[in-house]
Amino acid sequence: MLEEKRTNCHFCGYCCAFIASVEDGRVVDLRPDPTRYPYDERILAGCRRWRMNLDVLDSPRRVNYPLRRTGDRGSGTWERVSWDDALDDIAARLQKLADQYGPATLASAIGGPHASFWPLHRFMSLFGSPNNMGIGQICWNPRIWMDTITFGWTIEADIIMGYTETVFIWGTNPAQSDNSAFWRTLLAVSKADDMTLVVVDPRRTQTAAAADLWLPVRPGTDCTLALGLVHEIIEEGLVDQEFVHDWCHGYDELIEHVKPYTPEFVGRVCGLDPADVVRAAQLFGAARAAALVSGRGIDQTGESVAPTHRAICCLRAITGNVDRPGSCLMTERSDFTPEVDFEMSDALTPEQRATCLNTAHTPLQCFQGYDLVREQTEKLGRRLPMRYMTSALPDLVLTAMETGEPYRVSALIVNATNPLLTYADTHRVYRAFMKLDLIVVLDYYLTPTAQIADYVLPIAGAIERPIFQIHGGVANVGYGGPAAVEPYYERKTDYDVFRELGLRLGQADAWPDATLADAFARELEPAGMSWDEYCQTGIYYRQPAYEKFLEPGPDGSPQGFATTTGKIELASELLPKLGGQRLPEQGRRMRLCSDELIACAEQAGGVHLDMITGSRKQPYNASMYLENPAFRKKSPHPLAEVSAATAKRLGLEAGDTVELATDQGSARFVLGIARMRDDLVNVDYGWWHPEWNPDGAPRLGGMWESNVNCLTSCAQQEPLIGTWAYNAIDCVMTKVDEPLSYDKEPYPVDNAH
Ligand SMILES: Nc1nc2c(c(=O)[nH]1)N[C@H]1C(S)=C(S)[C@@H](COP(=O)(O)OP(=O)(O)OC[C@H]3O[C@@H](n4cnc5c(=O)[nH]c(N)nc54)[C@H](O)[C@@H]3O)O[C@H]1N2
Ligand SMILES: Nc1nc2c(c(=O)[nH]1)N[C@H]1C(S)=C(S)[C@@H](COP(=O)(O)OP(=O)(O)OC[C@H]3O[C@@H](n4cnc5c(=O)[nH]c(N)nc54)[C@H](O)[C@@H]3O)O[C@H]1N2
Ligand code: SF4
Ligand SMILES: [Mo]
Repeated sequence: MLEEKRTNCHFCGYCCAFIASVEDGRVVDLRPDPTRYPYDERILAGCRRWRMNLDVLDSPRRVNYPLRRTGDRGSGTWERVSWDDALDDIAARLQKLADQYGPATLASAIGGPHASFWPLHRFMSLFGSPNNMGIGQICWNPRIWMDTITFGWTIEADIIMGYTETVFIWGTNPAQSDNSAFWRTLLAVSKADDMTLVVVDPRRTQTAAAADLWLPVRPGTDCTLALGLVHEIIEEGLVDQEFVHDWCHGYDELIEHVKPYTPEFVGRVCGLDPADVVRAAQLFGAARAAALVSGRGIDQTGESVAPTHRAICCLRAITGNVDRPGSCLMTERSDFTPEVDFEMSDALTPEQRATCLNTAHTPLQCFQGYDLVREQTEKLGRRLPMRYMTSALPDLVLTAMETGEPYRVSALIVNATNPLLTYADTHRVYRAFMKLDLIVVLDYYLTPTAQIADYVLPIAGAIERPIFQIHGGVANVGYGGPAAVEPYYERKTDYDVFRELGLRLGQADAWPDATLADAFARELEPAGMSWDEYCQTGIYYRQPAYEKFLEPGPDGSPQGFATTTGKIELASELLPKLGGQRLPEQGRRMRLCSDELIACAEQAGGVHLDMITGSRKQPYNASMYLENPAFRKKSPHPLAEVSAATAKRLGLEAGDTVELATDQGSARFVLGIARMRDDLVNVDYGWWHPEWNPDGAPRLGGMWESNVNCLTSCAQQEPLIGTWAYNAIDCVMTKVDEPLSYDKEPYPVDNAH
């Protein structure tokens, strides 16, 4: 019998609604469902991924049964085992390792927002390990931390057509990274006569091309630019004096601090025309309402990351663009159970917290830092998710794996990530992982990381599992919907895996919900919405109120901001306690090339260039979707892009093979030409060959050849959070007279597991 079932795509964080036609537990057709969130079929019309859903559900490359390694680590030989055998053995081995070295011997790794990560985090909290590595330091935390330290909570853009006058898009390219309503809004902004779009990006992206003003900033100098805008806004008398007087702390200090940041100085440092800096300041400062969205271009610049976010917060504050219509809105706490309660991080005992490796290194991104900030946010009844904000620094976890110092990290759970492609310094990650006693990978495919695991556990994906996607619990929004079918073959949801491991390790009390849908229903309960009601619309959302800082607090006077002073802290009272700056100042650039390497490359006819990596490109996502033949036909090569002028100067042409190197390692790419700053190379990330047989080391799916993370490093970090750099780094580039090897390789697919 054919049934119509509501469900959702999850090939990006947007989780669009679909109707699945289901026959005998199998999906036979899938079509967009305009009656549920995001209610906009145009998004799907512009999306190249969603039609893959049916193929992915039953791809011959999927892992369908638990696999246990039979040969040496990375041998590429597996046996199929039952779930009970796999989970019994994993639980027993984890317990043994914890008895021997302490629970912190277990580390975990997560990646982008592919799954709900609280089940893993809950498992880790109850197991007793703080060592969850994530991508937090370089993807989300910097902004969340600095917004919270400045405003007492996080902030997001509130673009109102016809009201907001200026929109700044800073270090983000939604044209490629966010195929959603947001990109459509930006297109509308760009067309509106009464709105101005300003884009800050070293590349002339599609977003930059739509802008009224494009600032092609030199990578890593955004803090200086933001301070320059603050300076100019003050000079031109565009400050919202009343707001600053009533609600900002440290304005006089800020005035002094930004004095040197004249348009000429900023132009020199940032490689911009000073007139453009002035114009941008006027556009932001004079607007009735100005909104600002930042992204990975800022988050992944190493040492400058915290000061850049702080400077941007100051820019919003002195212009009064805080919590007012059409500007930058403080989010609300969630009505549903916040992530922090579901992850159960408070279960870690003081002794277990003391094993947190970050404590001595990154005073903000650790439990003590979290507690300091929590004291502030709790004044207004809010808490950030703890696991993300305290996530362990990969540099320290990798050292513990490699050397056993300060204690032995011997086991790793990899959940929805492919660290051999996406974590910094692949050679080091590989060396460290190869030393482990136990690696368990939860994934759909035999990724390069899965190929060196002890166990690969088959995971149910979109359509086979329910979705309640929340923003780490820092906003009052959650979206998604129900599963259309039971998982195919023997796949399980991530939740089931962590619950069943937890049950084997004495965590029964913490896992009352038999299924993920039950857990989501419980998560929604405090919001007064049932799971079924939620599934009907596919969204829980409440628009935040404006000017919440004026609402009466416990004593009847305006509640203000949840900071040390109750005001917006232009000058931070909290950061100096952690060894940070009261007022922001640009950090040093991270250099990955030694003088010897540069000299050597120059001798071989190469050059030393600025490098940015990982700029998002549809239809791929990090290391995913490269197996799609249609995608590969259209976007066949891992590219290293330079401007036409740079290519000419170097005597290179589009299509040439180039080798890029740093002190960490090298990788090869095809040269592309794109509109961007000169003397800069923009390098794709995530490239491997999922179409090759997953035959283990040394090939590991062809991941060594064009993997830009063979060049990056997490060993140099921003001092408060631990952010390393994927942008604003350097490399040497030389021409190579042979094509990339995959051009010669066959594309066999015969791995049915
Ligand atoms: N297609 C696709 N979409 C994705 C993803 C994907 O892998 N593929 N990944 C998802 C994830 S995990 C994330 S975090 C988001 C990220 O989403 P975004 O933040 O929008 O990331 P990008 O699209 O790479 O845009 C970052 C921009 O910053 C610019 N940039 C680089 N260095 C600097 C700098 O120093 N200063 C400034 N001002 N700009 C700089 C780059 O040129 C680039 O255009 O995308 C999500 N969406
Ligand atoms: N050089 C460089 N490196 C970067 C970046 C960069 O810009 N430049 N960006 C960084 C950023 S912002 C991010 S977020 C990371 C992204 O890094 P990752 O998240 O590691 O990248 P993906 O390739 O998306 O890996 C996701 C893996 O999870 C699997 N998967 C998908 N959904 C699920 C699920 O629901 N459950 C399970 N168990 N598995 C699932 C997929 O099959 C895939 O193998 O990369 C970071 N690394
Ligand atoms: S926009 Fe994202 S969630 Fe929506 S259909 Fe496309 S890939 Fe799927
Ligand atoms: Mo990310």
